[in-house]
Amino acid sequence: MGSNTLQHLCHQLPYSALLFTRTNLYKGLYPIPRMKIYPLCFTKQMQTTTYEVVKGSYLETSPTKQENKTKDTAPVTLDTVGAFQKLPMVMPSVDILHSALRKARRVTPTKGIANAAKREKNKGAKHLDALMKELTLPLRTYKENFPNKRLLHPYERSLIELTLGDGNYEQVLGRVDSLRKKVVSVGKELASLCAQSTSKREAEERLAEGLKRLEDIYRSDGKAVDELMQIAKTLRAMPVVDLEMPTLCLVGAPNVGKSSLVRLLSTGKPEICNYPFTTRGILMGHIALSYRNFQVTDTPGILRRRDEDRNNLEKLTLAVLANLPTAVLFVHDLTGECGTSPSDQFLIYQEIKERFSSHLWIDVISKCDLLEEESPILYVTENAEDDNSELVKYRKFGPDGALRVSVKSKVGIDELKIRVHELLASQSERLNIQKPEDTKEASSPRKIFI
Ligand SMILES: Nc1nc2c(ncn2[C@@H]2O[C@H](COP(=O)(O)OP(=O)(O)O)[C@@H](O)[C@H]2O)c(=O)[nH]1
Ligand SMILES: [Mg+2]
Repeated sequence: MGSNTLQHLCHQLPYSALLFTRTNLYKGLYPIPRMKIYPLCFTKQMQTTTYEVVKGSYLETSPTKQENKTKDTAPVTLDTVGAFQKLPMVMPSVDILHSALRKARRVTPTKGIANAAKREKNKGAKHLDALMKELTLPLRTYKENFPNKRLLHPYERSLIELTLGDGNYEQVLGRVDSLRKKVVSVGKELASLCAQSTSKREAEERLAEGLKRLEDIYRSDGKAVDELMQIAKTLRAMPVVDLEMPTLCLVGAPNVGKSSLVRLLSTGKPEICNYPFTTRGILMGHIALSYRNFQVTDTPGILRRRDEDRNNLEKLTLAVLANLPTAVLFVHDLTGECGTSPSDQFLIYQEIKERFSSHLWIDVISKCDLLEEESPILYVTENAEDDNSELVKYRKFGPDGALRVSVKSKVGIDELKIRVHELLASQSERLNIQKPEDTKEASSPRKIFI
């Protein structure tokens, strides 16, 4: 099934009108003054990869290094929230240029130079030097304040790649820095040339030429600054979730009933998260349970195909599962109503289950009101006589221990809520065990983007 089919299926959703609206979720972001951050662990990669936060960046640590760190060093203090939210405001390149030209014009020659030629040379060199500095100052701020992608949390890294394309973030930052370097070196050269003029006239000409040269460079290479401005805008508008909050993640093929279940399980109305790489919104709700708050989130449907063929929406699902502290609620639709045959769902299920085998997990058979009916839709591609007994069993009952539910008739919903609560309590315990003993009560939430 191609990505067009997925898009098509997505647009058939009754909630699609709602899903297209933009969310204000990220506005709920708040700074946590002098918050302590500790080495973090994540399930699946959690077991294999650990991170520590240094100056707001996530650094991968080897197990040995990790052990030593937790023993020997105090937690690093971090006074910020998610990296994208901290991105500096980037000015359009023409605004930087006009402002720099204006400010540089105010430069006056050093006092006390009586000779007109010397005064002009002095003024011209200072003018060019000031322009060079004004043009490069903002660029230096961007270089310092846009985080190195390698040092971001792996989830933020995935989002940058999915949103901007592989390598684009680094490339644009690199071009902005090349522009800065070019303006510095050419600006210095021009200022020194002007200072060496032999007459007032020559100094005036060299100043005029110099100003034009710097302006030309900025106008032609300033596109990189404008691209960076777009990148910052896009990343800042990314939905925000809590990185450390145990999260129930609904996974399954498109149209199997994930969003319907998120609405039902959420305490309160779920928010719609919009990602720049899709017009489809993703639901994010909360479950309040014994004074604790958990997240519950939809994921875009996964199709049966190779990783290389997966679209960004599917990759987003995989990134959520790999990098956030998620427990899985896998939704199976055996009625055939969703458009993905049960056999294909079985294969998707097997793949995801194998990939994320260490995740806590619940299986749910959705739309059981339809299964109760006499003859559920049978796919022509489905062979009832299939000698794969596992598949035959799956088509009838789903995976072992799966719970049958219906959002329509409410069958199984109370039982599902109980199981979800148990699952989240276990997930919470698991995360607590993975944190070093002395950090547990200090774990205030850190907001991050999904
Ligand atoms: N009959 C029936 N239809 C359902 C049930 N749950 C969801 N649906 C329908 O299945 C379709 C897809 O549901 P949705 O929650 O958007 O699926 P998602 O794509 O997995 O998020 C919608 O038309 C829902 O109304 C159910 O329990 N019974
Ligand atoms: Mg949905």
